[in-house]
Amino acid sequence: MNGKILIIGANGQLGSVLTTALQNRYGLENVIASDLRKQEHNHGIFEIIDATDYDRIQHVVTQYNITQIYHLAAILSAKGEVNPLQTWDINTKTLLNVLEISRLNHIEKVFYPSSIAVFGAAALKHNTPNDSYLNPSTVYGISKVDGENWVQYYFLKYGLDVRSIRYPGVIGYQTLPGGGTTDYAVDIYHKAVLKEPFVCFLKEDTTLPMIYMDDVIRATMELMEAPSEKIKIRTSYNIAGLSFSPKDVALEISKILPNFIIAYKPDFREDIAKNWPKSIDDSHAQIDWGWQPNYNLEAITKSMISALNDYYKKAV
Ligand code: AKB
Repeated sequence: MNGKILIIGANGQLGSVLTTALQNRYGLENVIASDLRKQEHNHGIFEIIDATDYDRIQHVVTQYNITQIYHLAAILSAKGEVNPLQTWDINTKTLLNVLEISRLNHIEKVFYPSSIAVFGAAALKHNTPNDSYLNPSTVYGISKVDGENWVQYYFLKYGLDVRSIRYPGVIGYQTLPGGGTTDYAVDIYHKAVLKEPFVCFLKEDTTLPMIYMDDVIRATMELMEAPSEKIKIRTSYNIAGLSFSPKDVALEISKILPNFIIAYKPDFREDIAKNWPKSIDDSHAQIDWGWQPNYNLEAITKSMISALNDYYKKAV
């Protein structure tokens, strides 16, 4: 890659890990991380950007001669329901700012993350196809359907090379997610390693599509590096990792930590989850740009427990 990458939302669950991966691949000096505030873990070039501020994004794009943008800032499904209008405003305004700035500045490539939250009650629950009818039940999901259509519009109308993936629930030890319905699948490992009981906000048998962070980062980079003619879907690609329920993870954890205790206290997030797919058909991603996940539940559990053990030992 020639040029410079701007990451908007670099301190989020995905952004923190993706920033490091992009820095390692393209060089520290070629990746500009940005978010609402600087954090201790930020290394390399960092700029404060509130993505609702068009002029601020434009300023940074000009300052660094940016050629690619990863727009990761968004309010997720559960948090989004607390203030739906604000969520709509932030999620859609920031995307339109990025698309318009990208068009006017001849940005070469843009990445836009979508989510399994685009699916609603009308979609098939098993092996949900890429081109399902989309009637999401959350404002986050509605904003992602809207976003997918906007990115396709900018591609068709202006030739802007925007690429997108519908992420399942992301599991990683590096960062804590915030405000999602799938977040339990990260929190559960923290509690298990800390030897604390875990109270799950979903029912024990609520199965959802999930994916390990290493697979997410690889998928994102593979999609962004694929030749343009291979990208046949310009709304967003389904990708699958694996599917499991809270009971499945608890069982896998107890193979390593036999004293692990879980209780179930479903709340409003169960209502969100029950409208989402149980598993995803990602055949288009497989055929078009060769997508294949690597991690199953056993591998994820071993990796999470070992990494979090190290983390909490160091933290003591
Ligand atoms: C959420 O739970 O809101 C996110 C997602 C599936 O997009 N993790």
